[in-house]
Amino acid sequence: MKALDADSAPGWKSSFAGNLYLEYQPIVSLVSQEIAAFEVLTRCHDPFLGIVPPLQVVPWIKRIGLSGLHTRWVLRGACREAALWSGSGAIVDVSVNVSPQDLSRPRFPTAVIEALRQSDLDPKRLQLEVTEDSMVDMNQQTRSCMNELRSLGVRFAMDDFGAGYAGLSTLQDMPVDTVKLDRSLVQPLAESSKSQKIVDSVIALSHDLGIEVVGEGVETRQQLAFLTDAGCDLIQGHFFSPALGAERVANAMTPSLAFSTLDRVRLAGNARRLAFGPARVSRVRRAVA
Ligand SMILES: [Ca+2]
Repeated sequence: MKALDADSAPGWKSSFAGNLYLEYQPIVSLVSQEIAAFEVLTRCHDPFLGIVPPLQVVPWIKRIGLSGLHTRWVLRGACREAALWSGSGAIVDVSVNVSPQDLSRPRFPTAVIEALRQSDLDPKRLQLEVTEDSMVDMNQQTRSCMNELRSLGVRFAMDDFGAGYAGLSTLQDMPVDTVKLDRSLVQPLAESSKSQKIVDSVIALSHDLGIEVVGEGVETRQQLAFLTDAGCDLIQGHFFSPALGAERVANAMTPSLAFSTLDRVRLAGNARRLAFGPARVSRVRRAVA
């Protein structure tokens, strides 16, 4: 993919931007046992420092003032890649992280529409992830931006739910289609009854509201088992796959052997229970629309 073009920026910023590249982490449906989407993540390989720790990359981009340029670059790259996946016959969505600052830029909806138009990607296949804590302080302009894009078919996810201070009522108030359970709720699931109760409640309420639930940071079979039994719709995490380079995405479309026979039996039971749930219905509607 074309490197981020920061020609107008001073030399060192331009060379930093040139070291950025995108990776794609699978989000797997616990209903179909297939990859339903990929979350796009920005990585940086500095020729002197090596791979920059992923959690530092986006803060660096913000600090040097390239946020807006970076978001437009990610949107264009993500939509272009997702359109290529369709060529292999797969209906797999793409999920892009955006900030409240992105949503408050007057030209942001135009940038999204341009990225969709240039790649000829169906807007229903693009999801934008906004963190839970930034949704709490959302202003009217941000909300209007979300509503404008949702009217075109673009979906929104509340990211990292459980990491901040948003309560369950936030789910009711926000125009979102998906909630992503933060890893801090998922990781202690095997031993913490408190986490189990919270996760159970979030999944039940989300389903009542017609919102899909993704469990993030799933690393163990115990976490997968709990989320499956609780009726979670999708999972993301190293248990299934780390983020992959674009060249490895096509091979990942075939479900790996990460799920054992036991997992598959459990997942089959989960699929039966969810078969006519609101989240399943919304996915089926999108797939056939
Ligand atoms: Ca995210």
